[in-house]
Amino acid sequence: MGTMTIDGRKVEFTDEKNVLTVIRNAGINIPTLCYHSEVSTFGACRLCTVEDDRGKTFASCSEQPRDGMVIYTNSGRIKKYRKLIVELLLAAHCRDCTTCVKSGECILQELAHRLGVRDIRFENTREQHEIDDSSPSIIRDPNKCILCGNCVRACEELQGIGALGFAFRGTEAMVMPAFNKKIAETQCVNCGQCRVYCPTGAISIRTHMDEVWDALADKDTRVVAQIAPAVRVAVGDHYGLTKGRSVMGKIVNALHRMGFDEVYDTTFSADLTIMEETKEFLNRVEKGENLPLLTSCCPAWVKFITDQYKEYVPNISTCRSPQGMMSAVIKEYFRDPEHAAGKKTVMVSIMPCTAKKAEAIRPNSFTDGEQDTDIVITTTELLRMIDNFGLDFATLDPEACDMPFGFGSGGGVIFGVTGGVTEAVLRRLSPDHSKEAMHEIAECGVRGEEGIKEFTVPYKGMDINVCVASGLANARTVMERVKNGEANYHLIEVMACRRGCIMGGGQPTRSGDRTKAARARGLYNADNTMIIKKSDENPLVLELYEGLLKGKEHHLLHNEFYI
Ligand code: HC1
Ligand code: SF4
Repeated sequence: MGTMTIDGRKVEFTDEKNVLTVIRNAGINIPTLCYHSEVSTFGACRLCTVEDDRGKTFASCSEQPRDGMVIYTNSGRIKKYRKLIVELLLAAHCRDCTTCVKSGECILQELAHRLGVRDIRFENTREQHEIDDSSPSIIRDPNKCILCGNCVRACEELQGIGALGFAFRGTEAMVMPAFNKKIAETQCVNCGQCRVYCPTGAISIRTHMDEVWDALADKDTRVVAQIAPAVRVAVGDHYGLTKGRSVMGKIVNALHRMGFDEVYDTTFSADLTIMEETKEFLNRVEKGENLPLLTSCCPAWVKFITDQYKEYVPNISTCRSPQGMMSAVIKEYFRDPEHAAGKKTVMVSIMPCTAKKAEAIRPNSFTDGEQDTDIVITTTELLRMIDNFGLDFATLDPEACDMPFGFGSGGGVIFGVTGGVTEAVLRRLSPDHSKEAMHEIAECGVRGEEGIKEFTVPYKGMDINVCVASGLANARTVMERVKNGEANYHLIEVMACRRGCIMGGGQPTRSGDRTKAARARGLYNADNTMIIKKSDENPLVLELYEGLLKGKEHHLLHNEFYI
């Protein structure tokens, strides 16, 4: 606790970890390229440099707040210094800004504009490097890298993967996988967190928008969309609407206008997942086999286990993810010539996640030799498509999804936030659907943004030990505890991205701490408005079991994971 003077005004601080945070809390949006509160401080970009009353300059991200400090954030000297930093970065940067996939979202571009960089006095002498497009999920363009190290720290510290690192020194310095391997040859799990933290276009989403436009233009093709839970709470603020509020109805309208023939909700197949996964869980508990059950809906987590904890592959639930179940069911529905009506079906999945692109082409995402999900686009690509089409999104009226796969329960909606899958399982296990019962489940320890949550719930005379983790570095901690016999869980839910899919690698990136909380709140609010909270009370799901799924449950809803 103390007081400092910032630009002539007294500002109190408490436990802020650095001067930068105190300055930002005081309402001055000091620029940074390499600072993120969730990863370690690197202090490399120097853009957050400020000056004190003795003329000493220092990077505010790396300085602890002290009582009595006097700081100037925008002196003439500091302004010149910041502008020069950006000019030098741009000098060594590929400047195809107008065609760059990150245009409009690039922090370097924004800073050049904000700091008034109008010309670049230096020549780019940096050697040009090959673009790495080996990953199904991300593209790495070393020519746009500014060496901020954000991707390296995100991959190492949040995900515990360490697929990227610094190589060489001085002007030769580069970020790359060890031994300059292609990213697809590393243990990269396709989570896209490096892309979320990258301020420029050096790591971007591998986009598939053109494939969707082509399908929409083909008259002989039925284009079907499914929309993941977390997408609906990450679109509105791009169009000036309330941060985190679900705009599902507007998204459905936008897709219909773009020409999608049918639009479905992945919350429907999230309910199917709950039905199957709960059955599988109880079966394993009864037999005492392959426990803890590891959830299988997050493809980055599944790859993490199959790459790094092979001995636990049998513990992974055999359930396909909601994306996989939805596509398999829809493709099966249109295998019936009466439903197909002479058209080919293209299944487009709209996800907050870059790893879903990899999941769609995994060998076990095929049914009867046909790929279930044809194209995966991320929320970020959806925004580009809406903008490209010229829709005035904010004014669109909400529309309902189509039938018969257009409705999910509240349990399906909360899948997009960490703990949501487990909460939906607990709802399924509860014989009671009263408000009190739902409230008791919500309060059992399953909610909250902590990276590792552990709790025990009673079920028919036994204690079920549950662990919910988000962020693969946290998942590694959990798996090490399991491996060393230090923990005895029955169920482990993991989402590779911290806080769950709401913060997935394909979501729009200009998000601060408020966005994270708002997106989680948005999904819980959407759940609050649902009459049906339990997956087993979704009438469409029950109907499906009596009809199309009869005798085909395993064929369409399950698979095996391979080592
Ligand atoms: Fe997710 Fe899932 S919750 S994995 O985060 O199980 O991507 O939103 O669609 O499949 O439903 C993502 C989100 C999503 C699946 C569901
Ligand atoms: Fe690391 Fe994920 Fe990026 Fe792969 S996609 S390099 S695992 S952060």
